[in-house]
Amino acid sequence: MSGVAQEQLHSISRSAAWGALEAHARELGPHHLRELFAADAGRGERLAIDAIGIYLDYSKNRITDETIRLLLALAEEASLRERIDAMFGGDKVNVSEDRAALHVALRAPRNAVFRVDGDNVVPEVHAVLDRMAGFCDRVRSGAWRGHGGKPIRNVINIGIGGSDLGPVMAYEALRHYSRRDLRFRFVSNVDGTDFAEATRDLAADETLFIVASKTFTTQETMTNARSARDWTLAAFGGEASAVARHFVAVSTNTDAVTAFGIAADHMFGFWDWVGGRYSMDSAIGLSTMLAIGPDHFHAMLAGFHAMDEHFHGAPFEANLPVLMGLLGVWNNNFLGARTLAVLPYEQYLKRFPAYLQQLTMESNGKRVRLDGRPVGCETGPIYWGEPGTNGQHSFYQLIHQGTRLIPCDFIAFGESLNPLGAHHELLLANVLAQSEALAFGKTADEVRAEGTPEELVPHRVFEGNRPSNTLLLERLTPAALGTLVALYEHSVFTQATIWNIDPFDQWGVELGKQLARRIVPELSGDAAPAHDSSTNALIRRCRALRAGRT
Ligand code: G6Q
Repeated sequence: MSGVAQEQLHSISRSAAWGALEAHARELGPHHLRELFAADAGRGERLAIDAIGIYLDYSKNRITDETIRLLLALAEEASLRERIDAMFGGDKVNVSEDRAALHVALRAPRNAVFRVDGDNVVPEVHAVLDRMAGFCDRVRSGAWRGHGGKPIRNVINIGIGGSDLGPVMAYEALRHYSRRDLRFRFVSNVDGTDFAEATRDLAADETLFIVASKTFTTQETMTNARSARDWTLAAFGGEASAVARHFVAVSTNTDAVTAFGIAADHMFGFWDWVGGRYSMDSAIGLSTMLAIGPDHFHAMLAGFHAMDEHFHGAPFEANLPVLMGLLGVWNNNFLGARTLAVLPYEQYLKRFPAYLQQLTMESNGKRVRLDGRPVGCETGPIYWGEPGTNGQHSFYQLIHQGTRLIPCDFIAFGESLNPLGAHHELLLANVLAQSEALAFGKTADEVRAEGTPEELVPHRVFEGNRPSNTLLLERLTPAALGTLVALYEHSVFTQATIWNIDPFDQWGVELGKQLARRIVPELSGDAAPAHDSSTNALIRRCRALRAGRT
């Protein structure tokens, strides 16, 4: 029996390594982070990794050296090394779709070799990157003209899910490096408001649409793309040839792209071994490259690649994604945390938590193992977050004094891209203060010593002992963004490997899509809807509302 097959029969939560962690969690339970720090002067520096531009301080987790040793044993039990090799080797690690998940090839240097079904895919990857760069140079220089002869001023990416969240996040994150005379917008929602608001103040003869869809069949994207085509044609008196100058596509489906009216040479391809949420560094990143230019885009890819090499090569005890993934498992499975807050202290990363929600929750929101049997333990936690310091004046209350355990990932940069008076010092002071407050809290005695009236003491106590990671980087560059995204990608993979689930499929999105297709004609027809009594009543009410009667 192969290693993978053996692994498929194996339930990790029944392993000795898992049992040892459960026992260890019980032993460690009564020990507060205050005690762990007091007993070990070197803890804050020892439980940290400094690699490829990221300093990860994980000392404020409820762990000891023994916890790490046991988590590493768990990784071994789950065959993490073999699984990483399998992913990098182009094996069909996406078992339920029978596909490789070789996003690491998207950022490999030209001379690297990554094989899918025996063929090196790196030359194709670079051929597309080169075509993207040529196109971006033409648009950015003004050489590419719209149908009316004007240069492009507005770029609208139409896509959803993996074909939207990465591009939006990267555009916002790297705005500092972007061409400010080009305007970028992103339309994803099938709600017509999204399209209407994105286009209402734009001139169609200066607007380029990127229709980004791996399948080129997605309902929302194709609906928006058709509206975009109508909007463009209306501005050019219905001249169908205008489409060629105002639309390009990013897809794997050449036939559907050409049927839409976009010439094959205005299509940028990618491959079925690139999952949607792992695609921001493929041609799906065309809007990113248009915004920041090919050189910065390549710098971002180099950042991704540096993290890939680190993940593939670094010993597990000094491996950023492996440790972050394992700490997530510890908090999730052994300390009972159900969510994780991602808190970037960097305004440009305002969409990073939303991006991570798809990456983490679509990947690890699974209840069966690779072999289809129930997983037997909790899997992916809920990810959420907002940039600091804003959240401090809102939901942090619950993190500090609520009844739930919410581990936090704080992300901060030593330098600001917009140095302005004391702003950055204040920002940094705040992020450091938050993790300190969460870990150490404030005891009743400390509160009393401040002269607090006795009846208010309980309200002002901070229990502390709340875990967090702090990720500190030098400054937000394209390369830094690449390393950060790849860090989370591989940390998700590490966790999926422990839980023995498939992080690369997303069957959970299908049922709603099927039902929506069935409901569409029922909303306008007269035939009696055939669902449960609640859905039937809601359909009838929608019909009535649409007909102007209630
Ligand atoms: C991501 C998912 C999903 C996908 C969208 C858009 O991993 O596969 O979010 O990206 O459903 O799909 P298309 O790119 O095919 O339009």
